[in-house]
Amino acid sequence: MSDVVTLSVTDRIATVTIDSPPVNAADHPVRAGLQKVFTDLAGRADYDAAVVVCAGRTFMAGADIGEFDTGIKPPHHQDLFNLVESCAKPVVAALHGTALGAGTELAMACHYRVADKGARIGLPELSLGIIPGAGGTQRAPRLIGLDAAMDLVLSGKPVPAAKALELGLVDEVAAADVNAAALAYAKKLVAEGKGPRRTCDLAVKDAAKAAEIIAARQAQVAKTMKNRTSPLKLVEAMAAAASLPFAEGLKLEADISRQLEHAVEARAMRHLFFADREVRKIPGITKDIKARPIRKVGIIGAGTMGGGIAMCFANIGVPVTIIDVSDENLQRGLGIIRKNYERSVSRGSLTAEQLESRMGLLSVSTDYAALKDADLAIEAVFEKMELKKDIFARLDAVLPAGAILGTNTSTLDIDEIAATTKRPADVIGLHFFSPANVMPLLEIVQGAKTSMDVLLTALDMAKLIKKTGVVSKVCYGFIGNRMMDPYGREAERMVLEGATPADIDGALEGWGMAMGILAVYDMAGIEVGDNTRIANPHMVPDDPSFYRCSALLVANKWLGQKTGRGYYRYDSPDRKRAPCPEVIEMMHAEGKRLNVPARKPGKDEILERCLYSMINEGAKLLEEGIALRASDIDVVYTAGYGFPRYRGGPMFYADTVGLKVIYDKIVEFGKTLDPRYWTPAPLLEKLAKSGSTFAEWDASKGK
Ligand code: 3H9
Repeated sequence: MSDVVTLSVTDRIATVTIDSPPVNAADHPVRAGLQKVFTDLAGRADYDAAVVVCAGRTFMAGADIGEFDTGIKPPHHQDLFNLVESCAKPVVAALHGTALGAGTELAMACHYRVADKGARIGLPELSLGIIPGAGGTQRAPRLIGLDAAMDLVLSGKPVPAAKALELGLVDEVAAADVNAAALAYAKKLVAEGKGPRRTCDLAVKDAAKAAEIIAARQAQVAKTMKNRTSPLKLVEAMAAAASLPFAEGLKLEADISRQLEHAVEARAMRHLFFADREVRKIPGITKDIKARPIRKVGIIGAGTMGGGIAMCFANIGVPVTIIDVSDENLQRGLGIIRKNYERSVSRGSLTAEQLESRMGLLSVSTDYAALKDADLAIEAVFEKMELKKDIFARLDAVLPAGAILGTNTSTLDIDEIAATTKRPADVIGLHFFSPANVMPLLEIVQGAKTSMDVLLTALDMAKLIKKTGVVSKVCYGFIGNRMMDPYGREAERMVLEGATPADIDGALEGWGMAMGILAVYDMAGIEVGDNTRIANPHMVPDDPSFYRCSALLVANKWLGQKTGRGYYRYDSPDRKRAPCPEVIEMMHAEGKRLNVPARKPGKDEILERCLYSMINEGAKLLEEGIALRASDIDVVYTAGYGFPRYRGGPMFYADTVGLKVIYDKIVEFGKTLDPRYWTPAPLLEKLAKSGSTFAEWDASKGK
């Protein structure tokens, strides 16, 4: 008998239990165990129905994602689930937690499904660059219809049990203990003389509309998932459910799965799956270190950022006190928060009662004494060192012993801020991204004296408020903005040389960035970066062309979207960006005035200059120990900077291009462009010359 899959028979009901922590993934031992049990059941006559249950926190949460890299050993998921489906007696799955991917596919291969009322069921394979490859593309359309099945996989979002019932994905939602309910369901089937109801035998209910559905889904994918292969292949595989016999559909699914599993898209997305979790593993945070409790939070600054951060805590039921200099600021801030929540209510993602209960958790004051019982205070005012120092001195005076003092600075020296307090070990950077209530990234900046329990508390807190927390050490711009600096510099410089903003952003967006860098500046406000450079003069080289476009725009008060003009114009009724000939002319004239050599970079050069400059800076961050792992940088860029997940993040992307290729290009740019900016980072040079990769560097040194 397998350790992870066990079989017991009581009162002629067989119970198959999968017990493989943490998430009962369908790894080789689980598959081998299930194969043995179902082979065994095929030869037994001492049971009338079977129930499949999982121990622990969840039903099977999918295939073992790591196994795709090492190679999937038999039994293959498809064959195994066919074996389950072929069982001569009815098989009932009991779903709790998150049935995902191969877990949902196992459930669909069972003949009936009972779900716990809190269960969530989904097929998130596209988020890993693959398709459901364990029969899911053929069984889901047979069970719930082609269109609904396409929705389930293309959205990637698991549906709650009630919705699954409505779709026909499950047969019953259990009011109480799901395992007991599944057992009762099995007994009822036996009593009613019902046999197996195999999904493979069901007809696709909307097959007559297949052509229409497929065309619409192809159009959806081309529009919303460009540059990717797996979504189109998914549509192709699912379409087969409506036109081919089950066995032929399965064969197509297997062929497509094999092609996709080893492609860059899937490798990139698997890399990020593990990288997103690896960020929590920090050397020095040992098991004996305990996080501090966060029962009440103070936010300093009722602006957009402070309000967004306050919402993060109110959303999880933690009371927040917001401090600002005037009642007027505080009331304006509260008004913006309420408006944000009202938008959620109108979209149906929040109820009116939830809105009120969240607003009820927010209090305001102009007096720092209101924070005397706060466990954490986060300063979110503008980037002025003197102002921040003053705030930290006040916080130091009122916060209780053991409270954590956080700053949302994006560029300033946290150690300098910490030095103004008597408790630098309790000071940490908590760099949220705007809008803070939406963006999933949180850079956690570990100062020279930040204690390990404060760091652990910040990592735990990030998870609680549903953010991906990535630790950075202190430097100008930390991980994200420091790498953004050369990226933006090159983009701006190319405009001075003769490119248009649309050339730059078009190339970047066509490649997959959510938004081109110049459009991002327009959205954030051009003055934001400019103020940062003013606040950090030591970071500005002696180069009149450095970020000159931004400086010119600020001088003209063309600050981006909010003023109707920046790199682009925003004055059409739909407020969509449009080229601004006046701005383009001004920038090209400025390039000439500054003797910037004129050139019209093509798409490849735009991408190389933007991405390779960023990657080179990333290599420096690794060498300096600012970022712990190349994969941490990838998480920062995909979670916070719109870098396409299917390219794996800048450092993974660099590995796929080849570090030698990038190194050679940087050397070439050092000769043809401004040599000050194009010197390969020593780490990049070393890895390139030894034929190595950032992934190998992570594996050998980064841990
Ligand atoms: C699939 O099924 C393909 C098939 O269609 C076809 C096959 C041919 N594999 O996230 P957590 C680990 S593709 C391996 O921190 P939570 C995870 O790395 C799969 N490991 O917990 C972590 O390890 P560590 C489709 C996995 O409570 C630990 O478990 N399924 C897997 O916040 C805890 O995870 C998915 O995409 C896995 N499948 O969230 C679901 N899942 O402690 C992926 C988890 O060493 N999983 N681990 O860092 C999830 O979405 C979340 O883990 C889940 C729990 C919601 C289940």
